[in-house]
Amino acid sequence: MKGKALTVLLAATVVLFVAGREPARGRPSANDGPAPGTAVVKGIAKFEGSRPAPTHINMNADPSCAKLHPGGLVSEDVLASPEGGLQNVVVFVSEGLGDRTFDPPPQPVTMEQKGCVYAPHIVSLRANQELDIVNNDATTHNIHPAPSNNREWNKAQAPGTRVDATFAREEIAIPLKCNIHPWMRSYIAVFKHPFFAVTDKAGNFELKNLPPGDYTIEAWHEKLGKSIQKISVSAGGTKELEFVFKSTAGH
Ligand SMILES: [Cu+2]
Repeated sequence: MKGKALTVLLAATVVLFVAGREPARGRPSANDGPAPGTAVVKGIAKFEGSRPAPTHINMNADPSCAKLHPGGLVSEDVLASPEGGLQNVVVFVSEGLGDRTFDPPPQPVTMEQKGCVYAPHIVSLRANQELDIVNNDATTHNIHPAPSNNREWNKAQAPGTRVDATFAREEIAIPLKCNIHPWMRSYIAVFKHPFFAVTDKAGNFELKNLPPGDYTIEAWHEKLGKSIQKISVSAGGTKELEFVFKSTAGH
């Protein structure tokens, strides 16, 4: 009897332990504290028009990088699925939260330099949330964010080392470059609230746990500009949105 109770207790402990670890994984989200609301805004970003020709990256300036990509590499500026879903669009609440404040989650976001490319291409995180920048290459990189609303800095990063950074203020988005490898370009989107997402390969996004209210939702793409929509959401409601980005080729 006692043995069985102990087994049940142990099993419950294991379940609690696993469940307790869950929020530490994955991307920052509104799940980091008590959910501020129950509404959901989700949808898709689409690309319309003629596809820009893929830009081939020339890594010959650093043979240690070039040899990691024997088949060559194309730029991640505009990534659209065969169905037209647009990847790497930052979708977020740009207005409507009033003077609500949100503490940044304690867990860091990681950005990797691997194969002399940034991964992910678009980093999104909260103001004052830690960003762990990792160099998994055998070559030295240089990290140089060029913000307009945060402090600019510039640091060399030796192979196998980490650099920790935070950005104090909201900014969508901070261009990031490596001064050693001119093709290394990326963006860091910094938010003062948890209602943001970066579209996946199919162009999909989801903003969860929104309080009921009227909001401006903005979708931003590094090359194709931005698009906004005004919406209202009720408690527990789901709003579906589509953002269409047109090709800027020929302009
Ligand atoms: Cu580099």
